[in-house]
Amino acid sequence: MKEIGSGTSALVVGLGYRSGLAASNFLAGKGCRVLVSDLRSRDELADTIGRLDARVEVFAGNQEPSLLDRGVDLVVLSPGVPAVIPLVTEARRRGIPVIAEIELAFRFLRGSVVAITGTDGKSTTTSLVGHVLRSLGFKALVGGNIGIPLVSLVDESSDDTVSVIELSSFQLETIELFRPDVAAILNIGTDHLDRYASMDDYFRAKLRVAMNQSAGDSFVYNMDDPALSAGIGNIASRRLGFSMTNTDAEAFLEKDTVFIRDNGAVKGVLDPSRMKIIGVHNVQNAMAALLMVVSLLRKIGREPDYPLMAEACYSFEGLAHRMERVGVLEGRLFINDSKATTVGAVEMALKSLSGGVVLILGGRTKGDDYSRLHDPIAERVRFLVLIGESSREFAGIFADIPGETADGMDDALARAMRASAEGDTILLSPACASYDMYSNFEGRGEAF
Ligand code: UMA
Repeated sequence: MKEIGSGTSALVVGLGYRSGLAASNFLAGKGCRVLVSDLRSRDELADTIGRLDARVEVFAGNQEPSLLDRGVDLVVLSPGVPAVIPLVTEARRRGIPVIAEIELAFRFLRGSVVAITGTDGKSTTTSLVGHVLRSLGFKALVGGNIGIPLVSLVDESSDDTVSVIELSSFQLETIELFRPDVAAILNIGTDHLDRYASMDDYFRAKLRVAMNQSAGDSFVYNMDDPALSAGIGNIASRRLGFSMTNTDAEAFLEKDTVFIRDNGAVKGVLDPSRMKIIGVHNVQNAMAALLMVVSLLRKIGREPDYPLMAEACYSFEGLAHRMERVGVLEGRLFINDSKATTVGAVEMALKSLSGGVVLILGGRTKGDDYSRLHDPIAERVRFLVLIGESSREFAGIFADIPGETADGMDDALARAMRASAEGDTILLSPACASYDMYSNFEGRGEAF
């Protein structure tokens, strides 16, 4: 592909709220001619269009392949747009490169790159890696699927920065040269079966995170995830597994301590009970984060400072909208887990709580088998409040569990208050996407 610059005529597909907007402005800033296309109408996109570089030409309300006739020689795809739409298929047929915004950013990004994917825990682990690196004195840039388009961080990058990037399978579908110094897959559960024909396709997209790595790079993975361990295949980078039980792993838990195998020595480095983020999954996230940081340090020839890294894990507060303690009202603890958009994330949320729980559940489904939540909810939840598009389907699945259907978030909270007692937890952990009621999961969390 020829160099991206003033001679490029780029079509950004999917303006969205973040990715397409940032890609369009970035390309315009590089002197490219930029067209952007979105299925939504100009009115619906008004806010985003207001933030676009004035040089960008907007095509709203349709996505005809004929847009390519306008001299387009590069297509940049937003993650929310499936790579199989006719416009993209036609671009490929004509030999026009189709790349993700992540790939565009990578072509210009300087410094080291750490990339994290998986089904659950990506955002927490990405932030934790950033936090640990900063505590070690690095200039760490944190972005990607976590909500900050990578392309918007490019100008801040320099030879000594580390970009810590959360990646979704959507973003990975259209990478080309993207090659992280350290990559990680945290776990593979079911998700996005509304976009993928099978779990295999979803897994294959995730594995692309390591496809361009070579022997000097590292690949961190969850050894306790059988599908992941079995499916890694021929990755060229150094593999580093973490495990809650297997003491042959590069990071493992034994006698309530996290041990790391580093340069032939085994060191006890972390007491998970001192972390503010709770639950087994967060011990796994911390093991993954430590392995990633150690791998990066070794690659750039720096000695790990384990006590400082452990302190950083202890001081890490966790993320907004991810098991976030919002406050206590009339004796009820409110926890905002709006980011929990998968079955696995809700299972983990329920596992990490004790006492009576009233759960607010539902939204836009993503093709998963939600009946898998039946038993964990029956076991842990006192009362269920259903919200969003999924209400009718979920009312059937959870018919034998005490609960009600709410009309919006305010009504859900009123019902949760009535159904709960002092000492209970009122948990928003929806298992679904937010797009039926809100622009994104942050909006849903704010409403809660
Ligand atoms: N569109 C089309 N044609 C189509 C389909 C969609 O034009 O055929 C348009 C839509 O109308 C929309 C745009 O394309 O305007 C798509 O925008 P987007 O969904 O890519 O949304 P952004 O707001 O730019 O956010 C994206 C990521 N969204 C998705 O992957 C769905 C954000 O991840 C990410 O934080 C952001 O870029 C910055 O990198 C969110 C997410 O839900 C958090 N991710 C999924 C997840 O974590 O499960 C993968």
